[in-house]
Amino acid sequence: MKKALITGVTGQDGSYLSEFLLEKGYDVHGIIRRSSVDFRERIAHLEGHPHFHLHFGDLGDSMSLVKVIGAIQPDEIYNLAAQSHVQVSFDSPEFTADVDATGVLRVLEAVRANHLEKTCRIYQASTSELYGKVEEVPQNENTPFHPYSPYAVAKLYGFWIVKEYREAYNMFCCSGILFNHESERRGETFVTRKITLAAARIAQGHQDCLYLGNLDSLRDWGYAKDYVECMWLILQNDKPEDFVIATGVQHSVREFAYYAFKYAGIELKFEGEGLNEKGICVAVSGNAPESLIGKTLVAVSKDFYRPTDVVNLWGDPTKAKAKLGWNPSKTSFEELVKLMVESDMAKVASEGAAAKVRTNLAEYLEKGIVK
Ligand code: NAP
Ligand code: G4F
Repeated sequence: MKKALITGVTGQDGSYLSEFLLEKGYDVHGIIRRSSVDFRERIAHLEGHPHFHLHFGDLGDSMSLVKVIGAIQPDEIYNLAAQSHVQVSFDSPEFTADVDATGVLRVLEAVRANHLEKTCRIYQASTSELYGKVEEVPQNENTPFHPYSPYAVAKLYGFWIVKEYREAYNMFCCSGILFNHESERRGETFVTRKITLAAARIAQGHQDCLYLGNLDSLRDWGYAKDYVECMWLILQNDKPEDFVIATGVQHSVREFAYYAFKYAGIELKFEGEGLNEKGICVAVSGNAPESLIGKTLVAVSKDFYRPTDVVNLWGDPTKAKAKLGWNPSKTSFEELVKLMVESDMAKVASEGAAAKVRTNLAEYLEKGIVK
C-alpha cells in the first residue's frame, strides 16, 4: 500500500486530496499544527478511517518535519501547507515568507535528511499568482513570472527551490502552477466564498449588504475537487515536470457575484463605476423576499483593495491535457457558482440563529476589521 503525506491537510485542497487518495487505496498521513484551538471541520468525516492518520508538525519547525517524514517514510508528499491568503501576506509578510518560502526548503531537506530522495516524490502547491502583473495572456508554463504580492514572492522561492533540488539532487519534485480553485469548503474570506455566503445570508434575511473590493479583477476559476486529481497525476508522470492547471476560461469578480445572487434568487443590476459601483436588486425569485427589490445589495469598499492587485489571470492547460490526460472542463464556471451557493443556502438555513452569530464576522469583514 502506497503511503502519502499531506501538509495542509485541514485546508480546502488537503481535505479533497485526502478523500481522493483514500479512494485510490493509499495510506494517507496528514500534518496538523498543534494549537490551542481545534479547527478540523473539513476532515472531521475522515477521522477514524483506518487508513487516515494525523501527525503534529509545522512548516516553521524543521525538526517536526524530519521526525514525521522519518516515521512515515512516505512514497509521495503533497506540500499544500501555506499562509495562502494574498491580502494577509501584505499584513504578515515575514510569516508568509517563513511558511511559503523557507517551509518548502524545510520539507525538501527533511526528505534528504531521511535519505528518501530516490524514493519519495514531492508535489509543491505553486500558484498562478507567480504571473502577477501579467506579461502575457493566457499564461502557460513558459510565461515569465512577475510576482505582485509578498505571497507570490514567497511562492516564487518555493517554485525555484523545488526546481533546484530536482536538478541538483535528481529528486522527483514538481510544482503544479494552479489557478484559482474554489468549492463549498473554500475559506470564507476568499472572494468567491465571501460572495456565496453573503448571497445566501442576504436571501435569507441575515445580512443587508455585501462589501467587495475590485470588481473588475479577472480570474480563471475551477473546482477544487477536479484540481486535486491533477496533483496526483503530476506525481504519476514518467518524469518530474511543472504543469499549469486551469480551466482556460476567465470571468470577473462582478460576474461571479451576478451569478451567485442569481442562484440565491436575486437578480442584480450593476450601476456606477469604481468605488461608486453598486449591485442593485431588480427582481427576485424562489423564496427571496420582494422587499429586496430596489435595494443596494453589493457595494464597493476601498478596505478590500490591495496595495498591488493581480487582475488578469487566465491559464492555458494545454500541457496538462496533452501529457496528463486531465480534463479541465469537468465543472463549468456556472456549475461551480451554483454548487457553492446551494451549499451555503443550506448551511445558512440549517444554522438558523447561529447564522446571525456568523453575521458578526460578515460585519467585521464589511468594516475591514477582518479581511
Ligand atoms: P487553505 O485552505 O488556506 O489551507 C492551508 C493549509 O495550510 C491549512 O491546512 C493550514 O493549517 C496549513 N498551514 C498554514 N500554515 C502552516 C504551517 N506553518 N505549518 C503547517 N501547516 C500550515 O489553502 P488551499 O486553498 O487548500 O490551498 C492549498 C495550497 O495551494 C496552498 O499552498 C495555497 O497557497 C496553494 N494554492 C491554492 C490555490 C487556490 O485557489 N485554492 C491556487 C494556487 C495555489 P491550519 O488549518 O492549521 O490553518
Ligand atoms: O479570492 P481572492 O482573495 O484570491 P486570490 O488573491 O486570487 O488568491 C487565491 O488564488 C491564488 C491563485 O491565483 C492562490 F495562490 C491563493 O492562495 C488564493 O487561493 O481574490 C481574488 C480577486 C483579487 O483580485 C481581489 O482583489 O478578488 C478581488 N477581490 C475583490 N473584492 C476580493 C474582494 N478578494 C477578497 N478576498 N475579498 C474581497 O472583498
